[in-house]
Amino acid sequence: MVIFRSGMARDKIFKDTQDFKEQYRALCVSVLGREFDKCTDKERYSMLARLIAAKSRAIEAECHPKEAKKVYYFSLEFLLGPLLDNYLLNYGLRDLVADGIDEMGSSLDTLIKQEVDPGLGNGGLGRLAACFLDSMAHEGMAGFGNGMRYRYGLFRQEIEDGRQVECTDNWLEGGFPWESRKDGSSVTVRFGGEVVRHQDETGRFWFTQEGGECVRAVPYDVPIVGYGGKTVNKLRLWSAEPCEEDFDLDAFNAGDYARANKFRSDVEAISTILYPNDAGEHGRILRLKQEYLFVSAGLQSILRTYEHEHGHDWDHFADHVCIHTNDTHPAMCGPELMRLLVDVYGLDFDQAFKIASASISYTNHTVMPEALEKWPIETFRHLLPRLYMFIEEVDRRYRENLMREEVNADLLASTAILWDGQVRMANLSIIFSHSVNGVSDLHTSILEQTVLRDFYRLRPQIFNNKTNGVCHRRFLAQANPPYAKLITDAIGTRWLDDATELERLIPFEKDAGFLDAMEAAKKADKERLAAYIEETTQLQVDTNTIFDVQVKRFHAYKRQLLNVFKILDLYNRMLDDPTFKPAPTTFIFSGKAAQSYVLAKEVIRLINSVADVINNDARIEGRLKIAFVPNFAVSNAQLIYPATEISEQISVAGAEASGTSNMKLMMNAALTLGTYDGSNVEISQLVGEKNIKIFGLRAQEVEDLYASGSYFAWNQVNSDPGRLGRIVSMLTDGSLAGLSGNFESIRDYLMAGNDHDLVLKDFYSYVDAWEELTAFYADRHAWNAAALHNTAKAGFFSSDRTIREYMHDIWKIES
Ligand code: HBZ
Repeated sequence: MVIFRSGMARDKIFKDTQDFKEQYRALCVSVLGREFDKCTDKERYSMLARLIAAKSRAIEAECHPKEAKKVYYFSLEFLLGPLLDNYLLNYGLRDLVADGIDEMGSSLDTLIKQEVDPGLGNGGLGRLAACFLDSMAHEGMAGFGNGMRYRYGLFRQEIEDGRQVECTDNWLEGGFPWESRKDGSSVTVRFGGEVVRHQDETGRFWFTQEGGECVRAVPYDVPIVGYGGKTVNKLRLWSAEPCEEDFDLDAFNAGDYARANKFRSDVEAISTILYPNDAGEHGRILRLKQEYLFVSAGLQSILRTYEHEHGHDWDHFADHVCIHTNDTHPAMCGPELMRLLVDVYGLDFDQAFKIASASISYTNHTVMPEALEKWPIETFRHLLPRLYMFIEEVDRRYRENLMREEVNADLLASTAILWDGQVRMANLSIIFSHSVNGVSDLHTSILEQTVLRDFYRLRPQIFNNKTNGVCHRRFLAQANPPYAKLITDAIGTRWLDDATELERLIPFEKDAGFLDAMEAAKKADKERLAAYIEETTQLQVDTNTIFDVQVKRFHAYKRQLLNVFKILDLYNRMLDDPTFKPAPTTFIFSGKAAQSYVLAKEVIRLINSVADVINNDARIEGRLKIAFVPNFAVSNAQLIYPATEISEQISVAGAEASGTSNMKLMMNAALTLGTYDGSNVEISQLVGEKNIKIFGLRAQEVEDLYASGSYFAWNQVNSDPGRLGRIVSMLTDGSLAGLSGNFESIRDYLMAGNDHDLVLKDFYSYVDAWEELTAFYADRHAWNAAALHNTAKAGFFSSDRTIREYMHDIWKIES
């Protein structure tokens, strides 16, 4: 498939297929000491990745002029997904390389399958960061990622007796051919110890932090290739290693290897695991160490580069450098930048604060109060004594300023950094930032009106919205070859560069031939997914049924439970009334639940238990089927999105900051069945109400209902014992217990917890909406036209657009 434009950098990489083969063969021999023919597929993949990575590093070295403004995107997660196919697409090298490998007796597809997903993120937040890296390189800007190199990913999910089982995700086992270790750029990070005050004879004084634990932060750089291949940026990932000075040689010499090595393992633990995005994980010291390590190491490295390029021209630092913090995990950037400027470079406090706040900006990704990070002051001060001094002083001055104006005094309790014995990371982030943004229109207005209301009252000018986007090249062009080809045949290749070009598909909504071809492409995508489902779960699904998909992390507010309730309702009604025939549908779920999130794990078990009952009940003649795809990751997401026809986006309104699978799915011609939440609101405004199905309470209604205190879950259940009441009973009456038991805890969450996420409240509106939407499916041309309209309007949701807005409004960089 031709999926690149002319004038790309590929000609500079390989002259032709012959040249590629020669270089590839030579690399196998020089690195492995073996001919290509004697290498395993894994080795062949690895050598190909190394070859492309080396070419990329050469481009990276010279693609930005020295004076280019640099953006450093600080994120504890970058959910990259497999890179090989994506980079070949971005370089326009896919055909050349595929031909070469064919001639060498193998196939590119075989090698692409060898790549494992890097275990560097949880979900939406981490994937957003990866899309942003792609788009920053596409826009040609100098935008660099700064993160952690975790030895183990979150976990590999397996399903046993319906339950999620967590297995080690040893993603680095076979090496990561894209990275290169940069020993020469290592820096030192110190934890604990004490702060010592020094003074010279002139009265000048300064502080040092001494003793404690010394960690060597070693960077590994991964090239980030922009579409067109002209810009290659880098993602810098930090790994923690012991400092030699702290190695206990005496213990080692005395034969006490355990003691000598204990230090090593304590230090290495810092970059060993990726924490789950679960409230239960708050307060872990190791997490605080991770946060500080990547912040301090990243900033030290930035300051070195700055000094090298601009000397000590600190007044212009913010004209050359932007530091963007992805949620509160890098919140220590502010005080740490001050600490380095004051303690290492000799600036004064006020100047350092000015520089920090002029260069730092912050994105919030959640309104859930339990997800807002806080640390006990004592823990914090003990681990980071010198950093804490800066926080305390900034907080003291902040309070002093606030108290000067009496009207503001009552804002102290909500906006101060230190409160109630805790360091509040969101407040720390905001006080040090010149820009605070939410990730959808609705989310930003909720931040302004409720969660961060008092900050908004004080400094409305720093608040702004940046609706999320996704990389349409990966999630449409690369993930969905049959559909991408159809699009390119219709409107040319410019949509790869500029996603708004997709609007040019609108006239094809009336083209019966195009709509038939679209249907054929969707069918091919469904066949591909069906084969994957059979391979991974042994379940056969019928590609003539509707593919109805909910794929995302498991969380109560995302309401996978509502989806299961709908399926149970359809099932019960079919059994009761043989004339009731819902549209034949395959319900596909995928996603992980955090290890310690009991309710979310029970919902996974419930889905698999309901699947066990329904999939094996001959009475419904295969009309409904449920598939749970284990171990959701970027790689299998790329198989699921293209095959989807109904995109389930059913969070309780006001809870989902944005959502991004909604965008990936609409691009791939799925119709959204969703609440008026997060970016669903903007999708709905763009595609128009004919082309989306919205149901349920609006965010304001949800808030009012909570506030009124008049909602009682029991009333919902008692008022309809035949449908809702029956489903709730099924949780505990043994009907679903065949696989691994009943579901008391889910029943308690609903009834004793008074249906916190309004599953029972939105139930009827949801089931009705699903029935209306699936009835519409019967009109194939009308459906396909609506599906095409979703793709045509998806250009707005390209992360290229989002990044251009960040550039223009926050980072002040012109394209
Ligand atoms: O960020 C998600 C939001 O829930 C989603 O609505 C939004 O689209 C997406 C991108 O803006 N948030 C997360 O994914 N959050 C995390 O993954 C997370 C990770 C570590 C934490 C807390 C949250 O400690």
